[in-house]
Amino acid sequence: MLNILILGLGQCGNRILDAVNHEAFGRGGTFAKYYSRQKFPATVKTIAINTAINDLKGLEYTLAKDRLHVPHLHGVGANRTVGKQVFNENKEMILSEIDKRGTFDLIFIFTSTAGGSGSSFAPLLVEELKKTYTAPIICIAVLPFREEGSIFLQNTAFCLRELIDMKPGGVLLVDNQYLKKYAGDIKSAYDRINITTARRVLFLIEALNSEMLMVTDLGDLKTVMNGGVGVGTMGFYEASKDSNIKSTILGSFKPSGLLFPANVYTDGARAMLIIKGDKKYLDLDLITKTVEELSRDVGQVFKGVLVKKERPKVLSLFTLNSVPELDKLYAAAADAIRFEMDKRDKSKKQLNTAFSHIDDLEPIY
Ligand SMILES: Nc1nc2c(ncn2[C@@H]2O[C@H](COP(=O)(O)OP(=O)(O)OP(=O)(O)O)[C@@H](O)[C@H]2O)c(=O)[nH]1
Ligand SMILES: [Mg+2]
Repeated sequence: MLNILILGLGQCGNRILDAVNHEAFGRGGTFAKYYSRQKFPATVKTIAINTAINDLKGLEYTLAKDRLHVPHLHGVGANRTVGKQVFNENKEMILSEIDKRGTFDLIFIFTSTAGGSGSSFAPLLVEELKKTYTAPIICIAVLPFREEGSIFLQNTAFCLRELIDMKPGGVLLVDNQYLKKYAGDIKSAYDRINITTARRVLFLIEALNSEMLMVTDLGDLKTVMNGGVGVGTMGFYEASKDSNIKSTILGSFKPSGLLFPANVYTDGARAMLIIKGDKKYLDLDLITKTVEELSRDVGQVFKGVLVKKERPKVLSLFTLNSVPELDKLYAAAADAIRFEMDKRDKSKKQLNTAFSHIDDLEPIY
């Protein structure tokens, strides 16, 4: 049995973690959490960490013992400098809470890159965890809607750079902007993105923890996540009535299945494909041939096949050699920083001009 730790940081990370816990309670309706027990496909420990007590209170499926409040007002207001300070002041408490959960074979960290708490805690937490644990740490980093404002863009740019510098096992991107298509309103889009991400992570955990017909394992996952620039995307596809296993595999890395946009044929560095389904659909020769074809473009492709009495589903993980979408995001972040600096300079000058009117005057009473 694999021992897995999942940490959800800040509001976004907390909510994706809550979606994981929701899935673990089964889809038995609103009351499932009161009468059933969490069932994970491995030994999974979860902790939601946040500076804002209200965000923690808002969680529905995360047990009280799995909520860790790091006291600081009502969050750090998207300020990463404050966030880092709060983390450092509470580091021992956070690490000791994690330590109580035992040892781990694999660690996931969920966070948004754009807010203050999660995005500042994540790189520092990776640094600290690496001192104690040898388990690979996979960060699931959520990028903002691009119109959310200049501070969120700046935070994303610096958070991602720091995260990659800390060399976790890997960073998988989830792009709110790209996934906006899921729903018309933000709340529904968040819910869909969170549950989709949660299910994919649980799918991966289930596969790594199962006996497979064709085997891929934690070692392969480490190798895949270590590929390219250490940043990647996740794809998924569930077979329809008339898809064969080849079209199901290919479907998993079509744009509609990815959580972050990428052309995996031109930019993919390494990949892992996990194929799950009823034996009658699993043509092993066709699977091998399809994977070989993909390997011509993407250097190394690991495959795992899991037999389960259900319609075939494929999860694909890719690390990337180049990430054009991030280039655009960093250019936009740089523009946003310059624009803010300019504005601040102008306002300062304007204020100084205003003050200058009374330079040689004193109040008269
Ligand atoms: N996918 C998804 N994104 C979310 C969710 N909640 C917030 N976000 C995104 O997360 C970013 C804001 O970060 P938060 O996680 O709210 O910030 P925080 O870490 O709590 O930090 P502070 O509130 O500043 O202390 C924005 O880009 C939001 O669009 C969610 O439930 N799902
Ligand atoms: Mg918050």
